[in-house]
Amino acid sequence: MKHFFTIIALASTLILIPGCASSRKSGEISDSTTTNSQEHHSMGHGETPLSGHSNSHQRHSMGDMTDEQHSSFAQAKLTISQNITPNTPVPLLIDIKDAKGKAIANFDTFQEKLMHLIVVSDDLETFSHLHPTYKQNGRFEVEANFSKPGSYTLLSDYKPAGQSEQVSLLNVEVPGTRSSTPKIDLNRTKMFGDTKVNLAFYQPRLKAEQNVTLMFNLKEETSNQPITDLQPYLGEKGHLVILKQSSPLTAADYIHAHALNDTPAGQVHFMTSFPQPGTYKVWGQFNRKGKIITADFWVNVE
Ligand SMILES: [Cu+2]
Repeated sequence: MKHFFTIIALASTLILIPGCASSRKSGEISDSTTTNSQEHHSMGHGETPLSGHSNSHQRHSMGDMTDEQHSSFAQAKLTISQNITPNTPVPLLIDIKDAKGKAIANFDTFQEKLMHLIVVSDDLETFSHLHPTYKQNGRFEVEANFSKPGSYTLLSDYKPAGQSEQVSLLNVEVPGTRSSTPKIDLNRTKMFGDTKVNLAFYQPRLKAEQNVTLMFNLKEETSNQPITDLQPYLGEKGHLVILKQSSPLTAADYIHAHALNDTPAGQVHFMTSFPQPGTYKVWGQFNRKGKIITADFWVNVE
């Protein structure tokens, strides 16, 4: 595996789900093998087409699709044109094509970008949220940094023009000796730079398939006072990415929640629901005067 001039494409398989109500339970994807040079289809994971801002907190994952969104899908193809060495930025090319393999050329902006790319190691220890640059003819480009050897999943989130949001999963292997998986830390208060972040839940217990509110409380380390320099990040008070610990990860394990408005100073709340019981990792992202803080926590859901 020294010469890693490879085209890897992996995405979850298309499934047809009759309606929203049943889709969360049946949301498991018969996921594909992780062979290289293989193409799969991605699922749309569109937002529920409600009007106005009232749904800005809506969890949008696969469970929220409507019928017509099921029929639209696309596929992603990843090209990495050099060896991957841990901690060395590597250029990634992501080509978005329709079901027939024809390049999709036009995309809609959502949350201020044409593509949101989440890169996680499969043990969910490392996380990055990138915004690839659109080149042309369906091609996006970005530099990624893989910090340690192991398997990584890339979730590329995009919106072909006039269609629903799509999530395509791609896999990357970084060669080398893997470190052992660290213990799952269920601490609710952690330091991120000079920001002390506490995660609390509005509901006394976290149960699958129920609405839950995650409340991030951000304080200055030195004064222990609520922070006052919070600015919008991608047009909102904060963003929350959630992944269920699974092997392999599928689009059904991915949730992206939006912040609720009107929360007290230094607090950012998200309403979402976890599709299944299990262990999840959540990454809250906040903008303190131009500096993005990523606050990650492990969460158990009954
Ligand atoms: Cu993004």
